[in-house]
Amino acid sequence: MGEKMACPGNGTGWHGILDGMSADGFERRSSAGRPGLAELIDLERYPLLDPGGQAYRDVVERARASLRADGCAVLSDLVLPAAVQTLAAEIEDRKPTTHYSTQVMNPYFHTEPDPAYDDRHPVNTMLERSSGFVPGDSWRPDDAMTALFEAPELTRLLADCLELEELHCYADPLAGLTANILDPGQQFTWHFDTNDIAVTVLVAEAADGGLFEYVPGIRSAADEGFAAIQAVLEGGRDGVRTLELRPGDLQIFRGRYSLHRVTRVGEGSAPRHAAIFAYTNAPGVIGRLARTQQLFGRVLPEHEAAEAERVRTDALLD
Ligand SMILES: O=C(O)CCC(=O)C(=O)O
Repeated sequence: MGEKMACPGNGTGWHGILDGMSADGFERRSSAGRPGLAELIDLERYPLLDPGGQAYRDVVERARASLRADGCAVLSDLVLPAAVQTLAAEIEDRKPTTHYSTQVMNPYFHTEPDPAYDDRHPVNTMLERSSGFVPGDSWRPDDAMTALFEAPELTRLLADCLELEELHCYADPLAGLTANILDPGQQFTWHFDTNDIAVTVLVAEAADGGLFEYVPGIRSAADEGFAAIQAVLEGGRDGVRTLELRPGDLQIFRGRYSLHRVTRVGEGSAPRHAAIFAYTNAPGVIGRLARTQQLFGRVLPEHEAAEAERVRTDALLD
């Protein structure tokens, strides 16, 4: 199971990290200078290093129940307060590399109407997105951001919560590890993710707006769910849930099948910053050229190569 959950860059992998633990069983800091798990995660409350223990199983059971019911689970205060400050500082430091894009788009990130569908169809419903992303190639190997994303113990916990045998870091070099930036007045409208699973850590909350809203399982691999999606895009609230996230909470979310958005941040509010760790069920998934250009304002050779041979776990619109 550990091997099937390896993420790029974690070098020695699962067993290597266990070998590097200190006497009390907590890894402090790898030789490369990357923060250790004990500096980042509340290991008393979330015993990632004791996956056979009852406390770990209790965490997993609670998360599984939420994910089954809601497509979403929140592990409250998983990231230690000092580590939240480190993440906040890293995001502030790299914020100048944010690609902001204001556009009107449908929930599949398409910006052009399709005459094959009627005007009110979700494919032809264009709403404003005005947020930005700090891209994956802005993070350094020793960042707390990178350490959390690539920690095999965290990937294993997430896979266990999601009842998955396999979980892979989203291989996209720009979209795998990002920070979502919503400055005052900005919103991230209703959409679906390309990646199957998104894990979010709220790092800086807005004083006004910036709420995460979602509709669990509104579509499936077998059913686009257009009618229900249309109702939400037209302002319907049936099935819509709002999450009250606090800095340090880790949210596990099935973003490929659940329509979701972040509401507009108030004009007078502080910006909202969230660390986004993306995972996929299959290895090697890389985003579409068009969506990458839209979200990051550029593409890398990896995106060009992947376009020729797209890896997806379903045949949905995207
Ligand atoms: O910032 C968030 O909480 C979620 C952002 C989001 O929906 C996304 O990146 O797809």
